[in-house]
Amino acid sequence: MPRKIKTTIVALSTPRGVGAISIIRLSGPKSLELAQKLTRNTKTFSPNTVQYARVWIAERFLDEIMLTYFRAPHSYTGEDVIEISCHGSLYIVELIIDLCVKFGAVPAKPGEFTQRAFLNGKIDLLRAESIADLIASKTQSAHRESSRQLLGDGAECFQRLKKKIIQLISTLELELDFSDQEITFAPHEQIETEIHSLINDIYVLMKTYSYGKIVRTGLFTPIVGPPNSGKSSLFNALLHEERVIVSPIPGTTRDTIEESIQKDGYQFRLVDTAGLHNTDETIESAGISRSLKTIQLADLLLFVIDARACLAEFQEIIPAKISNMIIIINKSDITDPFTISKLQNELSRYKTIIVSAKERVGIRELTTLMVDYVKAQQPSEEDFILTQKRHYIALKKMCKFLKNAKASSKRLITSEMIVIDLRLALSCLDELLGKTTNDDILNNIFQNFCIGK
Ligand SMILES: Nc1nc2c(ncn2[C@@H]2O[C@H](COP(=O)(O)OP(=O)(O)O)[C@@H](O)[C@H]2O)c(=O)[nH]1
Ligand SMILES: [Mg+2]
Repeated sequence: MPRKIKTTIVALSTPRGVGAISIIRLSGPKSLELAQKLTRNTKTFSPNTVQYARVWIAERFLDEIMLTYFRAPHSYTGEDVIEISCHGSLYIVELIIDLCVKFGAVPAKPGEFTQRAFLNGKIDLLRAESIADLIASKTQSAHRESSRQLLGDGAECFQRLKKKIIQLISTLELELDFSDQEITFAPHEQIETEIHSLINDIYVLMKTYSYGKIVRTGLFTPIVGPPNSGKSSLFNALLHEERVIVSPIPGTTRDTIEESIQKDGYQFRLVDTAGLHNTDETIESAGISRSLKTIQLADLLLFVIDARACLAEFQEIIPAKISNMIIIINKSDITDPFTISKLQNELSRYKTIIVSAKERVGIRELTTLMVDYVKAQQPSEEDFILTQKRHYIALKKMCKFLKNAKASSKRLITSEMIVIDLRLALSCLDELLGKTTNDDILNNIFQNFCIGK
């Protein structure tokens, strides 16, 4: 049942700043009345049309506006909505919002328009979340995954799981109804197999999350390696601009600096780090320990070495986890080819590339290698990709209950016990879909929206 909302909210829905136009949005039962007050009742507004009007503040003319009226329930929020396109001056915007508040509107909280759309049954929770992602999407890949969720792929995928659990529950409950007559509708082995396949389906889905996460937030890509190997130079070469201090003194980069680049529709969050080596100096060692931490969090690691170095010099600091690492053999411009190929042979178990950060040689090949790495992580085209941590956690919880149900089924424990766990699994899905999601979770979701959406 939609909750009855009595307040009318107002917010600027375009970015704050000077522009050709700004759009202020009102939603709630008093929207139309407020629009009339703003224009001093000189107009009647008909729904779904854009109308010209003037806004007055006391007796003073403020601005010429274009006003659109969406009558409930045919609006984004499901309530009466008024959109005011005024001139993009912060002064005008603030005065119009102040007037609306004076006439009885309240300033909207972040995501409140979308939250109302959800509470009024206009969109489900998955769509609401995908709208936030769509707004935040900076790359083609992020846009693609949020669009799929917006268009309902996620809901469809979770509904399929739900249907399977409900089917299992009905079979088992039917059996319970006839338990005195000892009728079995499905042998326990069959139930067990079905639960098993359900768990597998969820695992497949959960596996897509690591890709979904990097698509949504960009690949966390620290540049690490020994001091003076050319990490900051490589960072600059990748950014195509001089942004960090490049110096011949080892240990200049004591902090971590992050910048993003985009390549082939993917975002890489490059992080320049302090050199990895042993030191007694406090500030520098703080930087090094931060570097070690960033290594653990890396989605993709760029390990830079000086082509003139021998393996023994850096062997100890090469991270153990190598599946997501590219070793960059740098300074090829000042190293003879024989030394380089010897080093490359010694590193044959790693993915390597020869570059000169200083002369910008091999940089394009490196970015291609980075993109290839992401593409290799991409699940198949048809798979729905999990991008939200909330969904991942709900599915993980669900798996725990399904595993309990499977164990009960294996040990031939009564159907009642199996049903209890299946129902708990079902409740995780309902929470995910927003059917039973509590207010704290909802508030948390909508808080991450911007004001005015
Ligand atoms: N010749 C040459 N020098 C380089 C190259 N990359 C970095 N350097 C030099 O090596 C020194 C250390 O570079 P920097 O990027 O600060 O190394 P970091 O300590 O790993 O960040 C600087 O003098 C750079 O100019 C390269 O590809 N070729
Ligand atoms: Mg540096």
